[in-house]
Amino acid sequence: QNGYENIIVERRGRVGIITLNRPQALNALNAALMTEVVAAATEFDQDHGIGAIVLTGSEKAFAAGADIKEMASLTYADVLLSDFFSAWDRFAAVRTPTIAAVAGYALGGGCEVAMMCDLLIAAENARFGQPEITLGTIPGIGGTQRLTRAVGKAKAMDLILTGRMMDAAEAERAGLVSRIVPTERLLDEAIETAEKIAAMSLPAAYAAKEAIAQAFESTLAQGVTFERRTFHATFALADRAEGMTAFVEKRPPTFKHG
Ligand code: CO8
Repeated sequence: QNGYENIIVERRGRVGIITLNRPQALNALNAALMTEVVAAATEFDQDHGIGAIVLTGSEKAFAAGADIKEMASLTYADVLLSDFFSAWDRFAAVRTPTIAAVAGYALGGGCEVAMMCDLLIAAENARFGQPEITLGTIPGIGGTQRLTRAVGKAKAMDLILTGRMMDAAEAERAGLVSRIVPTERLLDEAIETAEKIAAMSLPAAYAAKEAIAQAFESTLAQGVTFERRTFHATFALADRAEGMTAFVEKRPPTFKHG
């Protein structure tokens, strides 16, 4: 887990924590940082001793967007041929539940990466926005799609066309944010939530996450069928038998993640 220059990676029991750490650039997402986050998240994802991943930044900025200084001189051919920033798709594809713990600015790519996470816990000082239009471009790692699905067309158009920021309260009202906590409580709350999730059966957590993701990819009937088959499949898990037996026996379950 060592050798990273733009992030700090820690594990606490079954929780993996990735902290964006480019304070001089408000955690702007350059290519090196992207490569490191994807590598760290993939390593946690392959380690079944990790049951939830927290992604966070600093108190001032989760991430103030893609690195504008790095992007400024790129040409269309450069970004097309390198499929610029598509590696973030691998972060979005992580199967382990992910929590974005957002304080301060989550702008542009920062907002988009936060939206790739399964839960988004915001500090009271969090500010969300997609200011790409002010740079003569548009969101490029899912903002037009995930923000619209999260908050609806009206607010997505408002934010993406004007580039304005919304505060944590507006983001929670709009459905972007799972919960808001006092800024100094942010990391503790995110880690406690991650610990709670990581104590559940990992295969059941995968199944739940996959089924929710289907809601964005399918018709209602297809999604309900997917859910039912997946629910049926959990009956093959020892953890499912343990969970129900423990309830009947009035004791806490011991999940073995199998
Ligand atoms: N990129 C590079 N450097 C940045 C960025 C950024 N996104 N944001 C801040 N910085 C740097 C500043 O340049 C400054 O560096 P220096 O001290 O060397 O001048 C340092 O961080 C501190 O920033 P400020 O002095 O500006 O701090 P303030 O507190 O005054 O302002 C703001 C904070 C309001 C967040 C301001 O920094 C800002 O507006 N930042 C840019 C926000 C933005 O426009 N983000 C969107 C970027 S575009 C994007 O994310 C596209 C994503 C998809 C790309 C997909 C491609 C295919």
